[in-house]
Amino acid sequence: MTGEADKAAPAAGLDGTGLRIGVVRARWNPHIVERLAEGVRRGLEQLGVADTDVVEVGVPGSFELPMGARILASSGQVDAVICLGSVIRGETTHYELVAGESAAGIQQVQLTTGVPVAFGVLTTEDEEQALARSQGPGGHNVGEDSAIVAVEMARLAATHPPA
Ligand code: DLZ
Repeated sequence: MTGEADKAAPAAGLDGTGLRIGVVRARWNPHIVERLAEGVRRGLEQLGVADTDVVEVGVPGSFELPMGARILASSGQVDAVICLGSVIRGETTHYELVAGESAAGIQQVQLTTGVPVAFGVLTTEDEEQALARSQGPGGHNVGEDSAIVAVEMARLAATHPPA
């Protein structure tokens, strides 16, 4: 059976050398978002993306991730963007709004700008689930998945530019 982590398994020969990647980080649940950011760093490094080709910015919360992504995507300075956040249902009264608008906004940014944006936002019932999806080396980390997604989609957009 295919596990969650396998779904973002890198396409054969995926190479991020020379790609410039933007990372937008929400400041809510910072301990979780830091774990996701570590996963992104690990994933990008494994794919050959240089540290110096990664630009990272912060936004207040996951609701602001689409705006942060749009700022980076329209700067002309990145080939793909990764959004990182954590929305925990049990701790968020308007969970549906924050999580839903974040996801919808991120999709809108990538479709309107033509710059791929990876959805590295954990939307979970509780903190335990968020910790489980942001593990260290060898464990499942959605940040690491997002690094793979960003590189694969940046390559796709480069070879088949969106109209
Ligand atoms: C307001 C809020 C709440 C209650 N919960 C979260 C959360 O779990 N994760 C997150 O990233 N952001 C949360 N926010 C903040 C909103 O995303 C946003 O920053 C504020 O509503 C201000 O626009």
